[in-house]
Parts: sequence; C-alpha cells; structure tokens
Amino acid sequence: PDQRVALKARAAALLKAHNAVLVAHYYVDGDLQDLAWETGGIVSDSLEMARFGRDHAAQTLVVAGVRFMGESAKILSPEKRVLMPDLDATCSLDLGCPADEFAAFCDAHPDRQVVVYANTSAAVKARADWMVTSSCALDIVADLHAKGEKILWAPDRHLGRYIQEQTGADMLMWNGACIVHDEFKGLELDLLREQHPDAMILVHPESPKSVVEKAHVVGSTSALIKAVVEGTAKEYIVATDNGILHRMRQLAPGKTLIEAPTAGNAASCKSCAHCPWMAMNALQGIIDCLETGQGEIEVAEPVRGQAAGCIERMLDFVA
Ligand code: CIZ
Ligand code: SF4
Repeated sequence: PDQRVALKARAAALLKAHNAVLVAHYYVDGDLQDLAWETGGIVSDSLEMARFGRDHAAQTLVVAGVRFMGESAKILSPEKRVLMPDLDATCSLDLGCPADEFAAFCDAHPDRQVVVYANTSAAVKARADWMVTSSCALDIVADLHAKGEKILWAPDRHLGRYIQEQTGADMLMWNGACIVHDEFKGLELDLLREQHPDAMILVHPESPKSVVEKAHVVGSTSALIKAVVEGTAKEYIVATDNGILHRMRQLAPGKTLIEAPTAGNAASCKSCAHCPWMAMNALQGIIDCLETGQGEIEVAEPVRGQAAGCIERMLDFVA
C-alpha cells in the first residue's frame, strides 16, 4: 500500500508538471480511477471520455483504457498529445473486426448506413457513417430506422441483436463479441438469483441474450451506475466488468453489489469478469508515459479526418 501511495503521488506530480489530464474508463484499476478524480480528470464511459478530452484545456491527455479510446481522443483533438500507459491494451471487438475485411463487407452492401460501435479501430471508423457507444446506440439506430434507413452494424453481435430487438430496424450484423461480457450466462444467473430473489439485475448489452432477458436494467456503464445510485433495492447483481464496482461503491456505499456469474460458476464469481486489456493500465505506466513520452497515439491522415466525421456526427446527435 505504501508503494501505491508513493506511485500515485509521483503520477499526480507528473500530470501537473506536464499540464496533462487523466481520462480514465470505469473498468480500470481503482487506484487509477481515484488518481483521475483527485487530479481534475474524469472516470467515465467511452462517450464521455471522448467529449471530456476534446473539451478540456490541457494539451496532453493521458487516456487510461484501451487503444480505441486513445485513438478516439486523438481523432477529436489532433493538436493535442495523447498518451496511453500501455499501447498493447486492445479489445476483442477491435481485434475481431479488421479494417480490410470490414471494408469488403461495406462494399457488398452499399445501400446501408454503416454504424459502428466505439470499440473499433480508427480505420474501421473511417469507413463508417456513424459511430455509437452503448449510451446512445439505441437512440441513433431508432432515428435512422424512423427515416427508413437500413443498417450495417459492427462489431458486437449481442449489442446489435439487442438494438435490433428494441428498434425493429433492418440490421445486418458483423459477428464480434466482447470476451468479458460474452462469458456471462443465463443458466448460472438463474442459480444466483435464486439465492438473491430481491436483487436487482443490471446488465450491459454486450452480454448474451439469455442474460439480457433476465435484467431489470439493460444499459451502458453510466446507466448501470445510475441504476445502483437511484435504485430502491438493497442488493444488485452486476453483469459487466467488475472494475465498475469501484465507482458504484463510491456513489452508493450502502448497497450490496454482487458480481454476476460467468460460465461454469453457479455462485457469484468474484473477480471473474475483468478485461485483461483494461487491467494492463497501471500507475507505473502513467508515470512512464509522462516521463519518457512513450505510449503516444498517432492517427495518420486521411484516416483521422474520415474517422472524425462519424464521431462528430454522434456528438452532435447527443448534444
Ligand atoms: O465494454 C466496454 O469497453 C465499454 C462498456 C465501453 C464504453 O464505455 O462504452
Ligand atoms: Fe473490449 Fe470487452 Fe475489454 Fe471492453 S471489456 S475493452 S469491450 S474486451
């Protein structure tokens, strides 16, 4: 603990010395989340991270999350320096949607609006009409559907199916999944809820249908946090990356939070659902990138400019 306190103080001093701000995701280590709040940064979802980074005065953004989050920051703020604690922190959705194969898929369906999830590379976003996050995906697809548009959706098949069911839109899907959320299973959740019949079940829509259909609340990370803060239940079963429990405990200290079970785990599975790439973010990485300048994100033109179009369209829509 003493060493962590020392590392945190060192990272805070470096952020200040470099006029940098820390933008962190809800899924990263609690120490990094605390450091972000304590130094004037933010801990949030990918939508709010992108917006915060763009609007903040700091010329250096340190993005604690996974690669697409650093890329989105750079795409929106090309004049700023964007550093990440570990450039190898990626995402199974991004890995599972290579830009060349995706471009061929789009070329085969020119009559469709291309809507991609934030969890994709800059090159995939450059090919898209719209980028969405889980906080605004439903509204944007519903709006396109109301205008008579057909949709090509990538890459998360569970989120795509959920949106399709909710909106009735005509959606052609890419077959991607998040390795963390895909592990939550309906059968195991049934066994757990028998032990906690009054618990409210909160589920991120990257989870399989068998889990989503048992939820009291289906939503983005921000929506799930709000559900805990505002909910009247005492117990909450949480089906998303367990990094989010840190923030939930801070905002709703009196509530009991139970991690949803993953495949083969009948009981609540403590620390089962945690993204290995989010876990690569560490205090030492923040210190290193600020001290050495390593871990800088670059997104070359014309990809950057093309990708900016679909992110800005989303930000204008939600504004
Ligand atoms: O699973 C993720 O990577 C999420 C939920 C990202 C985000 O904040 O939208
Ligand atoms: Fe990607 Fe899933 Fe990790 Fe989020 S939790 S970064 S969607 S692998």
